[in-house]
Amino acid sequence: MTPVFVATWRFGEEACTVGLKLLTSGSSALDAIEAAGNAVELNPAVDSVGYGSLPNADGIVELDAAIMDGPEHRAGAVAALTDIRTPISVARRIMERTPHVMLAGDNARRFAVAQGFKIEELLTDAVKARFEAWKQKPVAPTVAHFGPPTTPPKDPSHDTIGLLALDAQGNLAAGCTTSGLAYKIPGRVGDSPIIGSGLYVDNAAGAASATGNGDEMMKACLSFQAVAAMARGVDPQEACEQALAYLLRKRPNHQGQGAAMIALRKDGRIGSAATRAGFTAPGRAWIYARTDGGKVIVGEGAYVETKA
Ligand code: SD4
Repeated sequence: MTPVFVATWRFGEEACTVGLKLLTSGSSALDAIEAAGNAVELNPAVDSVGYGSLPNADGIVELDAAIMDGPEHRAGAVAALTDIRTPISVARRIMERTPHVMLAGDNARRFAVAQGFKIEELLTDAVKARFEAWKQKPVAPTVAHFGPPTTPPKDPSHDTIGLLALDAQGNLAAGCTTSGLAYKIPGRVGDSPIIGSGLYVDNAAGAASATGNGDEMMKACLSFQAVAAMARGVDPQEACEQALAYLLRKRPNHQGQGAAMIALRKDGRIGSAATRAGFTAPGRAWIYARTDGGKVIVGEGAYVETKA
């Protein structure tokens, strides 16, 4: 089976490159997901994932992450984790070494330390300066691609990395890692670590992940919906569009708040879509990355039209 890797956003290119290399040398989808997630988490140029990401309203970086393994239908997740640069690996450790799915906050940190993860600074000087500027004139928690289409993003601040992999054995895995909404209320947890919302895998059908305004998206369990649709035989593109259309139907007054999805079917076919409103700010579009044979391709995904 030809391996496939799909990731959200332009910086998903790095994740796909790392994932593809591992998958083509025989790694499992699960290992490829973790390594690709770690690459982005440790890259300080990405200001919304792991090290170097934007903090909460107290200036503290709180990370959400999850991982799901197709063959055993296992999942692990971590919420509001501080001081650890690789939260997706903590999520995997929770999955593999505890009977639980999710640990949160200080006790998640305690678990990570007991597992040998290092306490490290998450803020970079660049992000500290942006936080100080935000404190002078605090605005509500924001996501770069949110807001009216005509407003250029002032402080581009958010994009979760969603990761999907299909390995040569035909197994699926998914991951999600993020610092959540920039300048969020301390303790706020988004959709990313919620199984069925930020990500979902059914090894017999497909995998999906979502990014955007988690406070909206988690009301619609987007990833579970997309995978359930694929299990019913729906094409992955259509599965993404149906899940987003459901969200838009349920929350008709919140269409400007941006949600996007990627999906990967068991046979390697992929889909991707975003809600139109909220993703059309100048310089912003719904961009995702995917592999195609031995290449990594970055491009714009489809949009689900919203009716005002
Ligand atoms: C959250 N869904 O915490 C994340 C943010 C995100 O692109 O994905 N932004 O709500």
